Amino acid sequence: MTTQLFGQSIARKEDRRLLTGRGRFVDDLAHDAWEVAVVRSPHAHARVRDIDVLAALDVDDLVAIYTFEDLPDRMRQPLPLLIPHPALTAPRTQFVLANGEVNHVGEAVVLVVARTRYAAEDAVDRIRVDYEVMDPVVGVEVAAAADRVVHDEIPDNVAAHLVQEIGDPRAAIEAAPHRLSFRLDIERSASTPLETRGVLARWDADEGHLRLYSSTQAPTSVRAAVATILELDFQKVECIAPDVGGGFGVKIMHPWPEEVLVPWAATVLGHDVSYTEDRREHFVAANHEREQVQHLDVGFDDDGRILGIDFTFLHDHGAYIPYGLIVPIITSTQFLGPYAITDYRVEFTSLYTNTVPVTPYRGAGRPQGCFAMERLMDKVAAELDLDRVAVRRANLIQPDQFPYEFGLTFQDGRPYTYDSGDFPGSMDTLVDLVGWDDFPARQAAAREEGRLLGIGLATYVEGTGVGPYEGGHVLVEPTGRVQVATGLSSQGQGHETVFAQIVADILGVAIDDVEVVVGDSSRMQYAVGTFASRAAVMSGNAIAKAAHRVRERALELASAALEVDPADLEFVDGQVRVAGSPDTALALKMLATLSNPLRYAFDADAAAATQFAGPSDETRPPVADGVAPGLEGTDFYSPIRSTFANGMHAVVVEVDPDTSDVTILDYAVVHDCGRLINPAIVAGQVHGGVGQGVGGALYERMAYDEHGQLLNASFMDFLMPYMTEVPDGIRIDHLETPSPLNPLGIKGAGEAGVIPSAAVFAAAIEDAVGVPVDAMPISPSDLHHLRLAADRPDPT
Ligand code: MCN
Repeated sequence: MTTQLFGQSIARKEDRRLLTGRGRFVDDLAHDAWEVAVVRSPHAHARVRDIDVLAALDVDDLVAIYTFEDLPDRMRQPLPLLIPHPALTAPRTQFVLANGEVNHVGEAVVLVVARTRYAAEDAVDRIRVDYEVMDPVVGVEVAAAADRVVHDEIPDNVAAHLVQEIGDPRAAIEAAPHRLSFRLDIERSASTPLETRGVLARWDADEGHLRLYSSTQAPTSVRAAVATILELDFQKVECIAPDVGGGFGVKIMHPWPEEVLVPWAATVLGHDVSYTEDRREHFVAANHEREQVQHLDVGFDDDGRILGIDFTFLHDHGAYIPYGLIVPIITSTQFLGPYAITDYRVEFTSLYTNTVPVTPYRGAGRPQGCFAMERLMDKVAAELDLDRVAVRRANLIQPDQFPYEFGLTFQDGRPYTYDSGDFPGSMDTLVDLVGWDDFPARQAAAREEGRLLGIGLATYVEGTGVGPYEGGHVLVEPTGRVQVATGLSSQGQGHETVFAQIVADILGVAIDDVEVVVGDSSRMQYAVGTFASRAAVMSGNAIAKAAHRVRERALELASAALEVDPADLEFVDGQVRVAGSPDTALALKMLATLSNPLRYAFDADAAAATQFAGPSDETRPPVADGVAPGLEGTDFYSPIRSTFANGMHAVVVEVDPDTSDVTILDYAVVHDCGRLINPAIVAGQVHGGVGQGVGGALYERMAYDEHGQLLNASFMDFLMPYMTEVPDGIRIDHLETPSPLNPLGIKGAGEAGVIPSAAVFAAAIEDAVGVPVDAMPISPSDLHHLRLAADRPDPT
């Protein structure tokens, strides 16, 4: 009997392959490729006066050296602006190779192709670039002061300026019984996936066909960009994202300069060419996120009810703005979290600096917004001497208020409207899970022993399942196996398993008989990509719709063959059978064979099965006119707007009184992503996110000096948490409020874990040491200095 798999913690199908070393990553495929190395700028801001490649020409195994001047006209344009916005008044994107100027350390200047990477690196070492070094703009406040500029034609360094407002926030703040103003800072971090960026190009000159393998989150978009820039027909270009060793947002950017240069070089040289970014390059040539300076002005009443908020922030966009304004727009809206705020003004200024460009990193603007709102709630509670949970409860949107419309515009250009949730219910669950009410006694007892314990909580709402569309293709093979494809790619989320669960249920087949292929443009050429926690919602629903098409077709075939009403048929154990009469059945593989004339001609079983095809009629073709042969279906899902997941985290920390080192004692999560397809996978996503959030809150920061040099561009210096720093035994409670916006009732989960980390740790550390924590990340040394500055080295 086939059991329902949706909602079950099925073990991940892909893990056997990945854990036994049989994953296929881009670099594994580049067997015979010539390799690329890149001369990158050592300066944050400079003009390129001259490039001398002579000394490199006698390097053994050198194949070619290219500078900007060597590129064809079509490649001398700036790379595309992916998401335009009317507020983006001064968009600047980079060239594939520097066009006379470099704007951050790490910008690509010269491309070298050689038979081996060693030779390519040797040639890179011998190329001399003469730079005229200019003053760099480093730090968002330096950019705002505009004493020096990044791009000559943008004298104020402003890429964009956007205001959104609802109600009358200034009047509400001024009339409020209580008022607070404060500043919050968040520094830069980055995705830093285990596998760096990589691209391999195979050019078949006979066929005029280009096959690309890219470690990307958006293979169909890479294909479109490369085909357009190289002026090739889309049908002559395919892009495959094989196994991808993590992306966390950075690999949604496309096309990277190397993603254009490598295929172009392959077409020019008539040979496979590949590029694998090294770790140091990843730090300075792959994008970052997070840096914002945020100011808040809030008015509230005696119960802590928020009456009005004015939120202004400066957003550091780095040297270029290829991905538009998504990150600051998300901060602007998602800042509001689960709270019913009616009078709100947000204003951001997006600024250029001579640092690595900024594009979304897991959470994408939400950690900054959550930090701002949750610090605000804590400060209001402190000001009124109220419990932090009570203040939050006073402001929560209630379950009967859904759909809750704020009157703002979200990142997808649609109304910012929450579809479902139970925020008070989530809060109750979290309070129980972390033992909030008992904590003061626990804290007091610890203080008696000289131990500094603190507790913090933070809430968030996350727009997920962003459109515009995603597709699914489902095909039953004559073997009975089911092939499923969707165009977005996976970076470790477990898509092969969850999509198989959905299809197995709809077609009544074993999950082992379902094979899912993601990220192959030849299997699904229309797709958008994996970002914004959208795969489950978008591809999940598209695949479900495609599977239902197959089911309908199978019903038609089976009811004709068995001469029964389709309503009397059920899908069980790979068969379509008559309910209550299990012996009257046709296997799906037989239906696939019957509907496939090619296979039919060679298959004895299928020939025998013609008896099911109805009375013999020589004038009738085996497949009806106008009906596609085969048992397969394609469909697309396109939502009216995003669906909003939500959650609440709490952490208990202990701060060492002498060293200010922070130890995590408890971590609790309540999470609502609608109906869960696979609870174990969602729990894994949340765990991974929390781990990444611990890094973002306590360890990771991109440390630029005033010259624009990244001082910690290696894992020796850029601290990431090990297993030992990530809390063991994170407690998770899943609340399921189905989304009314999609047939499966699901909301996304992939970024949730990382969103509240800065907020929750700042709150807990502050509670432990009694000193305001308004800048994150916070290292033991930062905390030590904060405590010294507050003249409270030992608050016990
Ligand atoms: N899921 C589920 N039930 C739900 C929602 C989700 O079972 N109601 C499952 C999904 O089927 C999927 C996983 O949870 O297997 C994450 O789903 P989803 O929220 O749709 O997120 P995406 O699959 O679109 O993944 C993108 C998201 C983002 S934006 C980043 S960044 C991120 C993340 O996922 N990068 C990751 N998680 C990552 N996990 C790994 N291992 N590596 C990355 O690079």
